[in-house]
Amino acid sequence: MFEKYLDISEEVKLALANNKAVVALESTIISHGMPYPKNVETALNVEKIVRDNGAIPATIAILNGRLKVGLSPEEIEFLGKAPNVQKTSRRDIPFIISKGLTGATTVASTMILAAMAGIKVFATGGIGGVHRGAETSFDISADLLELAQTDVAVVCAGAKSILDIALTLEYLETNGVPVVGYQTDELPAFYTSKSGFGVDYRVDTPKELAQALKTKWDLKLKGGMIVANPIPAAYEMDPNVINDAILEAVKQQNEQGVKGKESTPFLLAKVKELTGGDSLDSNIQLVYNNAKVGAQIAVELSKL
Ligand code: PSU
Ligand code: MN
Repeated sequence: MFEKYLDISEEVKLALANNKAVVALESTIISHGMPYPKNVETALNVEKIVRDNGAIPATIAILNGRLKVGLSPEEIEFLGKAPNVQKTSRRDIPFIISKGLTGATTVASTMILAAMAGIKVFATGGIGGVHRGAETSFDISADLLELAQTDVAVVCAGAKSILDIALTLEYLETNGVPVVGYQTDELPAFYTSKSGFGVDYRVDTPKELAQALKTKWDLKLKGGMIVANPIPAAYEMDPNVINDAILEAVKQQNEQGVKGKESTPFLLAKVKELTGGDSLDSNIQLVYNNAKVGAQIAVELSKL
């Protein structure tokens, strides 16, 4: 049934039909995560890195009401520039389609579209989670519930401390989502390689990770996995600088009463504003690193 809403690019279709490695990429990071033209440049570089590591990239979005898996460079450019691109999570998908709108997919909705197409590995920067103050705001990202039910592995740089990392880990544990450290025992915190929290399992090679994924899905243990890949040391930020910026961003959020789907974009934009260009450079580099590891995992998975 879903096929009638879905357009998979010829290249991605061919790769999937031949059991070649494919890596899904999200689009909220393009429309809401970075300024133009850096966003488009980064998205195209990410695709190149996926290719250089032996996999086919599939950037995912909703364009004029059509679910798209595998965007052309022109479509990426369009998404990076267009005003009124809607941040689209699970609940938004039917309305973005029925109204014929253009939507950038979050981690949750990118997982949904990737799974429809048959893609098992997805690389991005950061995921949504349980927000600070969630015990009263109930602000918990739909990304976490998606990880509990949709069979796609998400390679990310850990959780940003705009979130309550301890609560995020508890929530993932309850929902049976493994948090795996890629060549690390400690959960990375996006801009820095250390969060002060451990991971559930450490894995040192793409092959070992692919085997764990295959086993999980062979056993019909539905849901994804978080592959937490630390930012390369050369691009890490000073933890004090970033933590001060986050505290200030959360304070301004509370003062302004920002809630719902606006809360994460507000916090991300504030942190960026408060730290200047440094955080953007770090952000770009960690996404590149995740694209590389995501491609390597997809290649190993395609051999199993
Ligand atoms: N965290 C980041 N960068 C991002 C996002 C989160 O460090 O770009 C985006 C992702 O698309 C993620 C979404 O899926 O925000 C989560 O939004 P929410 O918390 O509203 O579910
Ligand atoms: Mn939220």
